[in-house]
Amino acid sequence: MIDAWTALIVVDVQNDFCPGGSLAVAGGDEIVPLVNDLGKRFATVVLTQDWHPAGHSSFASSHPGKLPFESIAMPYGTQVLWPDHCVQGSAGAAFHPGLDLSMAQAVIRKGCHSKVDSYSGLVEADRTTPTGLGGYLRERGIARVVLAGLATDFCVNWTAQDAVRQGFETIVVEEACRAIDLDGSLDRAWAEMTALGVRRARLTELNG
Ligand code: VGL
Ligand code: ZN
Repeated sequence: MIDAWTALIVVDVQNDFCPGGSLAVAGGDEIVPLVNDLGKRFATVVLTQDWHPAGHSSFASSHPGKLPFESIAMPYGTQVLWPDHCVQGSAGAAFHPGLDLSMAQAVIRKGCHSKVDSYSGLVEADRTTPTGLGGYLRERGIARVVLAGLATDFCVNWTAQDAVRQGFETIVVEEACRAIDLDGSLDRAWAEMTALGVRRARLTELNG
């Protein structure tokens, strides 16, 4: 299954999403060794990096009276408000120090526009603006993507859905992801992904 036309996409394994970070995902750091091992098996490895300007519109602190994990209406749809996280150039936005993926050929930074979020590594939350990752993968002849990272129910979910919509065979490695799980978002995410044709796989199911 892992051939020359298969890319590994490692989603947002950044300090702010790991224990001690401002938007810590439970067990987020536990996936680091799994992702490191995965990286050795792929000819194409791409990392995504959540990369917000200070004062980003997805931060609760940018909306007086709003608290983290509340939602608001944005022109592009409902937006969950988060603690400040992954501010461009901050220590929290850096990759986890244990991440050993120096073979990665590309880092796609997303969420860089101050008024639009981007959970997806492919298309921003306005559902229109591409990050360029789809073109990068297509131009290199990639047909299949394997996803791992943080968080299963947000950035992995949205990236996987966009990948399958763009015609990539899409596999999410369940043990190599961890979730935020806000109000049932993890179960919903798997239901949405599998309904669209994303394959949910265990590490042992990835041969090659
Ligand atoms: C993410 C919430 C806000 C993620 C990013 O990487 O899943 N979640 N920004
Ligand atoms: Zn973010």
